[in-house]
Amino acid sequence: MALKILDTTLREGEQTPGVYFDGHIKLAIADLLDEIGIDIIEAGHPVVTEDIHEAVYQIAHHGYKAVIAAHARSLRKDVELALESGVQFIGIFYSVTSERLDQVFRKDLQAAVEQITKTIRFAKEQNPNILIRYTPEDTVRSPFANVLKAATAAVKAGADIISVADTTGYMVPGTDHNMYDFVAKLKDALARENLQPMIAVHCHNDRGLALANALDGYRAGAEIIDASVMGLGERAGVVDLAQLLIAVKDIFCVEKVYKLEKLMDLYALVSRYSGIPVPKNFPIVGENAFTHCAGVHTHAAVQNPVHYQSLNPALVGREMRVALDHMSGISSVQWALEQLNIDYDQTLLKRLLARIKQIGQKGRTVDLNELKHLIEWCKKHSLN
Ligand code: HCA
Ligand code: CU
Repeated sequence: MALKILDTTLREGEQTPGVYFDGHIKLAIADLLDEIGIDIIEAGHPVVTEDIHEAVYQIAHHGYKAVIAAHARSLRKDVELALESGVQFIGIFYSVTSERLDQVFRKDLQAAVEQITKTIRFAKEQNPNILIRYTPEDTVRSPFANVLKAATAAVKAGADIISVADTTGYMVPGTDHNMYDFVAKLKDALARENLQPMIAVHCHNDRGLALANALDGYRAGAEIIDASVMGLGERAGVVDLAQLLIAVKDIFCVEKVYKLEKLMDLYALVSRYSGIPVPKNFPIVGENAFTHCAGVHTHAAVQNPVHYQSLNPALVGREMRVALDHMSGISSVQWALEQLNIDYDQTLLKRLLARIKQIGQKGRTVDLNELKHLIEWCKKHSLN
């Protein structure tokens, strides 16, 4: 099934506390996203600051293959600024939960729907080719009737995409509040009105289920999935881009070929300029993602990595590795010596393993450079 991936590192990602990407860094990030083949780049919310406005403008005029999107509240001034930035896609959000209508907007549903449709109509009048996404923020906790009413009116007013936002990471696959059922129900209800907008899913990771929920929505017919590098975003963030790309390639066999070998560069860049390190055990891009440690594992993995890997590191241009520490076995040391092209006998192997285990118990690994020194030590040290 067709799928478009929307990266929101530059919009939602910048809503991570303390994260700000300078304009030229935003361009560098957009360059890599575009090279990878990301379909839609959400570049920012122009009304937030003049610098963001400028960055959205520059990204929109850079000639990327990706569709460039801006974020906007359902207000004329937000949409005007987005249009002025030259984007091809505007994401307009407006919550229709009862609480938000009563306590924040102080509007009834009808008045809210009028404001949403007025804004969408205005955008389409100014630029009939602009793609409009309407998001009833906190979609999945809103009364379904409100969502349906707002979405129906939005599509009739010209919205091309309705996004189902799990703004608080509330959904859980397989329970009575799951993304699959929600997307299926919304698509059905809209189809009964003869409306077939594209459905997007925007899943937050508060319960660590963002990716599972997004894939659940995709199975139910969502055609756009939002993600960001490292899942950066409000609170626990959103779907991680690398995990999503691997899932769609590996599990759902989406035909479009994304240049996954560029992911490591992208993560290094975003990590550096967000000041947020990529955790070592992060899937796919983390330092340890393809490193085997315990002797039992390395023994099997060096013969055939498939014993302990269901993902091929070559997918992202990486290689299987073996760590040397107190967990190591003879195969681990053999692997390391072969990496260094060093001849060995059983005595050297055993001596090295004993030393590596001692060092490992101090809570660190021995890298290949240190191993060279250790080899010298063990060759000469006859008492050990
Ligand atoms: C926000 C909330 C949002 C909006 C998503 C969207 C969410 O930060 O404005 O406009 O599609 O999670 O609901 O990110
Ligand atoms: Cu969000």
